[in-house]
Amino acid sequence: MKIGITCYPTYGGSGAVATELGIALAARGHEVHFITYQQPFRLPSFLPRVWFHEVDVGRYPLFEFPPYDLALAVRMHEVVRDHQLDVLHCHYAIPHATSAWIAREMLREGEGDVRLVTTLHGTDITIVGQDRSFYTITRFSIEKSDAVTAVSDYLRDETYQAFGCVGCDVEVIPNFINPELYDRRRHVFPIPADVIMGRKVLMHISNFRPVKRVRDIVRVFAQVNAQVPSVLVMIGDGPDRVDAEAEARERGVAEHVLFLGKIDTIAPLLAGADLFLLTSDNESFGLSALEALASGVPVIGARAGGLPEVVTDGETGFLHPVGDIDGMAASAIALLQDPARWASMSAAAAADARRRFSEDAVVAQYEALYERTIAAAVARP
Ligand code: GMT
Repeated sequence: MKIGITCYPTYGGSGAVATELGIALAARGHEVHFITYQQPFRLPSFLPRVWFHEVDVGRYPLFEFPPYDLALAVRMHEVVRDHQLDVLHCHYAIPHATSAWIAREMLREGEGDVRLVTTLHGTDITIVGQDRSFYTITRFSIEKSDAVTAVSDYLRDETYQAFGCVGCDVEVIPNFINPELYDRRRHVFPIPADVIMGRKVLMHISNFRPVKRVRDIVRVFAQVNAQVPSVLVMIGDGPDRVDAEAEARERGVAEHVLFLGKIDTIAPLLAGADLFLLTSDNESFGLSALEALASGVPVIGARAGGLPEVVTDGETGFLHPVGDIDGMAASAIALLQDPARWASMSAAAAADARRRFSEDAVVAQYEALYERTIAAAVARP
């Protein structure tokens, strides 16, 4: 098949999933065309059967807000027409699915046809899509897609509840990991031993947006650090990083917290972690938590959104109500002080991630969906 993929190319779970999916599809013999405003961060510069088409928004003094959605639609139309794509797969509903619909409407007689697949990732449904400014266009874009997927049962149910969309059937296809990449035995932890000094390593990876509650991460760590010699490694960047830094100073643990900023390749870092913290208000899935589990790192987090579908409470980590700092810290301390329990939970985490979220099985689900969607269009009178 010839598949176009559009996603947010910068840091974030939806861009990571879209890129890993494209790479895996190309490895299985499909032709994959990324259509985005920047090379996706997890995409190597060259891979067989993979193209990257940059969307150029241009500049014009009249445009206080340059119309990216339209430039994207134009580029999508060109790529569909010139490469005869079978499928345009949009990750994150707006504006991607909307631009894809415009691109398809632009196709003239003889220029080809294309099926539209939309994957919902999270805030496109739970926050942005329900904003009054975007609600109806989000619903429209979902309804105009030939197939819609959500990354968790939670997000599918939220979609039905928020949009009650007509004629759309949301299929759950979860996020996935490459089992070989997230094998902690394969990596050398890149942080020097004289920095870690034998202490336990707690880790958090995110885009530091308010939904992540990064102050809670530092608060949990401060309690752990008071009982267990430990270091907190914070990976990523975003608007609330300064708050997390301030919290670390206020709690007196700043010297034990490393802010590493944005890092593309996280598997070697996860391979050296003892615990992963994810305290978000809401998380439709929690890809970083899955990557941690696959690396044998138990997750301590908030019981919210789709995270309980990823972390099995008591078996691969511990979940507590959002904001329950004491509960999360108590679970973390207990686990770190019980090496046998930690080892069995680490093994359970790695095994469960491979059993339920392995790349091969999940990518096959997407392939089957594309094939069904194409077949349904051919069968249509
Ligand atoms: O929806 C977002 O806010 C952005 C998106 C991203 O690009 O990171 O995150 C969502 O998609 C990820 C990949 O499917 C999920 O793992 C995240 O849980 C989800 N974020 C939220 O629901 C807050």
